[in-house]
Amino acid sequence: MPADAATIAARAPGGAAAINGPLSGQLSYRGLAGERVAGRINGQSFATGGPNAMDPPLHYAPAVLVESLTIVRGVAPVADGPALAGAVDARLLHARFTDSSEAGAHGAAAIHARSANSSFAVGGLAGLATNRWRLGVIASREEGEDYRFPGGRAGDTAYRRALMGVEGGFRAGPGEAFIEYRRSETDPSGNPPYALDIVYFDTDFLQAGFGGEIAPAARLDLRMGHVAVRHLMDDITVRRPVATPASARATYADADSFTAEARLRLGTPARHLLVGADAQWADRFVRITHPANAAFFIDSQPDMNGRRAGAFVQARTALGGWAVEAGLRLDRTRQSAGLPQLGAAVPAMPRMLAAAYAASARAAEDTIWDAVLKLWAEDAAFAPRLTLARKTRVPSVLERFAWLPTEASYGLADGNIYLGNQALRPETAWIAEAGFDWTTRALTLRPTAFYRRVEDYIQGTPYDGTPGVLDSASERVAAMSGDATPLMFRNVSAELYGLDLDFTARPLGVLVVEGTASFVRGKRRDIDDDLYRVAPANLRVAAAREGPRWVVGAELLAAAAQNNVSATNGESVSEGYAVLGLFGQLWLTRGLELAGGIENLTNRLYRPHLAGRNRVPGSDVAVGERLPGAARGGWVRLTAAI
Ligand SMILES: [Cu+2]
Repeated sequence: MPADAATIAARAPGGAAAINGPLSGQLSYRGLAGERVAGRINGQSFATGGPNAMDPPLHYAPAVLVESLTIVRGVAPVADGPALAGAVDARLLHARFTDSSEAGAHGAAAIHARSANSSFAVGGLAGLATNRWRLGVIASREEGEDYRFPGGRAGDTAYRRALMGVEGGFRAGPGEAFIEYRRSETDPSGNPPYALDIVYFDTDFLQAGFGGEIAPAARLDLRMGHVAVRHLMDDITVRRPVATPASARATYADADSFTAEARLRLGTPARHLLVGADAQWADRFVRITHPANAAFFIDSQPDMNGRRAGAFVQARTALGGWAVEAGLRLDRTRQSAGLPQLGAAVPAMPRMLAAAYAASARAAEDTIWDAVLKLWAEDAAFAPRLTLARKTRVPSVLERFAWLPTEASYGLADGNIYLGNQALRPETAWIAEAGFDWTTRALTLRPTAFYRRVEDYIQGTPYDGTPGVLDSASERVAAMSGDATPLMFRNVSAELYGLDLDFTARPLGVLVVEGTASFVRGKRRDIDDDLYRVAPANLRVAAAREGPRWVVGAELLAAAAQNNVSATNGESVSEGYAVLGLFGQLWLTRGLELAGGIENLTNRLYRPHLAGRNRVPGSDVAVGERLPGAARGGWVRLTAAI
């Protein structure tokens, strides 16, 4: 149980974790990550705050408080909103209704410790409820030091995070109304693949909603939410050695989002018509400052806002022995950006860029549509499945409006400096998937083969036809910031295909073997290059022996070498590896459970392909090297529930 829930989500077939820091992991799904994978917490979608996604959605789901992680297999239904590549929702612990009219207390608590980074996590829920109302308080605290790897310590990987929340629900007539508020506070935490580290994230989540059967066979769901992110990152608080006065930077980033969703389902869960509408408003602001010079500041993302409103219709029915789900959604988006303010100490060249930018349109509008058709055999031990879909993604405000050459790229962490492009068109993916679910007493096997052809795929490409020749103001500013060959976001074309599966086998009654295997290949179609940060073929297999009150087992994680890398992004190849772990679990008494294990049993030095590359000089990891996996170490977890 690592602190970062992205690492847990990455265990799903087709999943991988793109790690940009101990609390900054992104779920990569079938070769795509970042804003292409939709993330929600407790069903609430929101705009994250960091221009480099130091707070991807799962940053707000401390593993110790996660009750469940739901990853949509393959293509997300249109009802989940626009999502090009996949969707993940983390459900945090919450109080439950009881069967009694008398108030009763319940709760859960967990404590987790891991030796590789001397970390601990404590968290839990205290709940009070009747059959009419429920009230819950959740809290967690996590701390970890720089982790050990075979060869020393990975500098800049320590972290601190706390979360507190209250939530409640009330049964009103045919349904339930709920309201929840949480505050997540991340204290100084490292981001070794970036120039800056987290000083803080102070983020408030507010959500309220209603769900219930308002008439026979008619279910209404409503929800509204607000998320406010306040963020500071710099290169002096955590980074060692501390940045020189000339290169010291402190960047403030805010994001505020409002969401509203309504949906009405006519029919049963298995046979229905679902209609709905949803909207999201997100405002972002980023200002780069110099910690010791108040006259130096630049608004790299001045008042960038995105407004989206969409509607969908989704039907589910049966044809012969087949279930059919078909959905269509339409979204309209408007984006705009404000005028950048610049301090008096900012040199002339960035001023010229700002003036040119101020004179540009700084606005965009798009209308996009998604369609999904899913077919699967119902109530069959061997159930084939087929999905055909068209999915779209509107360029982010960053990809469109980043006027100042910076490394902000929503977490690519490739070291390149990027420029936005107001001429970007939305990405369109054409997707076909086929697979089957085969379930017998001794075996469950669920493979899926997929093909995704992405038209207008957004990818950084060389700024102009003469890369490295500083014949433009943008290139000169980029060169002053350390990259004479900046990239500009552009529409290219790409394709991704692959196969992934999960399986569970019980060859003998008490022995369980389960695992996942994933293979994905991502290529450009317009030039001979591969897509950036695509996980190599990998396999996870665990074997466990189950006793009446205990389980013991071993798990193998293996990844092939990745030689298909992106030349455009300057990506380096990686070697294959295999890592072994041991684990055990013991049910002590009712509600009390002890688990523990050893990670990296053979103390192998390995570097996951999707790990970011180190930029911290004061680390035992060489600058430019991929961050290695943790050394051999133990972990223990105690959970209690009443
Ligand atoms: Cu940041």
